[in-house]
Amino acid sequence: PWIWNNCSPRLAHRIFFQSSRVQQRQISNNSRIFQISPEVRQALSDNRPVVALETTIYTHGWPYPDNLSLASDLSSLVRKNGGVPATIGILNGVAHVGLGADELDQLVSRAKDPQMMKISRRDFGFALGSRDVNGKAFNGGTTIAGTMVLAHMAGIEVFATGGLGGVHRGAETTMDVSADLTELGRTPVAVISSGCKAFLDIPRTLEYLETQGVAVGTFADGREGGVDFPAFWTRESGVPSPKVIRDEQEAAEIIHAHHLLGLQSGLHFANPIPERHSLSKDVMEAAIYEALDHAKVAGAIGAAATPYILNKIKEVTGDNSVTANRALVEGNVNRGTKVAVALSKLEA
Ligand code: PSU
Ligand code: MN
Repeated sequence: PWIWNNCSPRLAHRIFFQSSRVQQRQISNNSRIFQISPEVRQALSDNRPVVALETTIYTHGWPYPDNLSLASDLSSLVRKNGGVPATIGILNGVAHVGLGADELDQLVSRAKDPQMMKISRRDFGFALGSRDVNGKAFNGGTTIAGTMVLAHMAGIEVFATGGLGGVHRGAETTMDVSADLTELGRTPVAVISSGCKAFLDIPRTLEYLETQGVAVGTFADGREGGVDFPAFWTRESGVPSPKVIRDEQEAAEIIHAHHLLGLQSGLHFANPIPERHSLSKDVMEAAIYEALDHAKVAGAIGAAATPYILNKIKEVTGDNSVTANRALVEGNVNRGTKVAVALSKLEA
């Protein structure tokens, strides 16, 4: 601050923007419990576009070996669009940014293991610093929140995935609000997803994101005027998106401006499910009611709630929802990579 008094506005401007840039691009060193793969580290230091991918969808959402084929599929999509994938998760007590094919197999083949952890911010110390009753290190899929934490440590700015956690219905009594939302409030990573599943309370989720200072927009995808914040399976939710984004280039420019100011909060860009894959709202509503009923009876609360409800919905809706789910994640990864490519050009 002392420096502002004695230098021209132009110089002050340069110093301010450069210092926020340095702060934002810091890449952590590898350690006993944190490893960035050589490929991802190299790409980051060359300022090539890197896209983070989470692993809770593989460890808690999809069965083996479908989860493995989805994982390798998503990595290939990132490469096809000119990016470098960084799949993030915890294997044998080490947090990895950039899991290799073998490591991914080791992690996601244990999807049924009851010891498998679902890792948000609160869980890192336990997962990396402690052992199970047999003295073995933990494995875990990182949620959006957990993946954002590690991505940011690695210096990754863009992260593509399926669906965002949110404020649960009835949160006014349970206080069940996903740690994804608070993480978006404190970590400057841009997340591209298809919005929130409609078993969540979408209006309250958007209110909460606003309170947390999270930039929220939805891709127009050819539509004119205002658009809804999407509800994962469906393009419409009945809830207007706070902002509309024209295309990937505009998304990158928004992220770039956000970073130049040195803001420490995150961004969420919703990408609606491709039209031909979207499911009927009525069918989904019915499935959601059934799933929520089951969750209540089973007493699935806390971290167990979301995976339980998602699996129940999958049971009720069957193959349709699985195909749609795959299509939407793929769409988000394509789009996310294009955003990362555009952003790396702006930062060059
Ligand atoms: N919503 C989905 N699919 C998912 C998840 C959410 O449609 O796979 C996963 C993501 O990893 C997300 C996490 O970060 O669930 C949120 O869990 P919770 O609601 O317990 O915070
Ligand atoms: Mn929760």
